[in-house]
Amino acid sequence: MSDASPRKTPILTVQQHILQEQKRFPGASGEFSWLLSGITLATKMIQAQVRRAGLTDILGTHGETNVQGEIQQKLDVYADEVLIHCLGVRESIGVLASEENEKPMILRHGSPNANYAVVFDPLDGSSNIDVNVSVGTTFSVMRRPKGDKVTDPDEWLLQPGSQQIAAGYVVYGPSTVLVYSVGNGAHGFTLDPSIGAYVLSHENIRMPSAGKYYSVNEGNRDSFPREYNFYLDRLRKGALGHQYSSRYIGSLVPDFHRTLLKGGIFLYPPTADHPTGKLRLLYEANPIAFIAEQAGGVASDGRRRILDIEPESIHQRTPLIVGSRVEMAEFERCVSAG
Ligand code: AHM
Ligand code: MG
Repeated sequence: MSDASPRKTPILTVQQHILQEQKRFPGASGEFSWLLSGITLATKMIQAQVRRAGLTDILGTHGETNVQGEIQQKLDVYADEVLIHCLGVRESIGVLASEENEKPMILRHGSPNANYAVVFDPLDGSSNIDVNVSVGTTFSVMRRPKGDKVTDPDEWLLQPGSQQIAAGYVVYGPSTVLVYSVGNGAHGFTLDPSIGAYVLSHENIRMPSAGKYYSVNEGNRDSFPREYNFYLDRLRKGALGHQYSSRYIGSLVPDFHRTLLKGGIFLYPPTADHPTGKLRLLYEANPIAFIAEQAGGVASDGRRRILDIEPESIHQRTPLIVGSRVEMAEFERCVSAG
């Protein structure tokens, strides 16, 4: 059969999906879908470079200052610049913050049109690129606090994750997949490289209520709090009805994406090196927790819901435990029993 045979069902691109979502809000101006299109454009540009990782060192021309010079930049810096470039021209964005930059960027001082702040990790897990392992981008969108001008970006950014109005991630794996939510379910889109569009592939994702895997860096187990090891032992010993297998990529986005689709649990506990956890609350834990909850899962820092944490600083870290209802309920039992 020819590959070129027409699709049986019409495709739905992420752009069309966002427009449909927008219709739920009467009077919506379209600025929000324009904002999200900045993210989808940037992640297409990032994936194009991720796909060439490894080639650029061989084919690249070190030291030259032509346009190829951009390709030679470290990919995480490139990803950061692309997101800032694509989002920076969106009039509705007042503040941008990134894992790559210590300070947030104020884009439109006092503009009445600047209604949103966007926080992102442009290329999470980028140390995995050298060995051709999947990486991702995470993003979170906050609304401007009422009556506030863009004078203090902290007021825009330091809101609990429950205030996110959109969040999601892109996983650069065997294919490029975008998962996003505006609070009406979590939806997944796969980039069709032949047409350059994200096409709906996972509508209204539901995380299975339980799974087969736990996902944690076991190299750190000697410094996990005691109750975490007690819990992991229970999973290994079949206390939940079967013996769990372990899966750990060391890249948050694909580790979570597997957990979202297959169920189970992902943990980054407090450790000796990272006593308050390693992952960042605003642009890693919050968007992941938002997607997890939208899909029927649970996300905690070990004591409370991730989305309830009142942030104190932009780059603050948190433990992250996220997964299916069954595994999370058992985790919470183990933690509360001490
Ligand atoms: P990064 O933001 O410096 O890329 O680090 C975050 C990454 C996550 O993708 C992943 O979950 C975690 O670090 C892995 O850490 P470890 O190597 O300690 O297991
Ligand atoms: Mg990161």
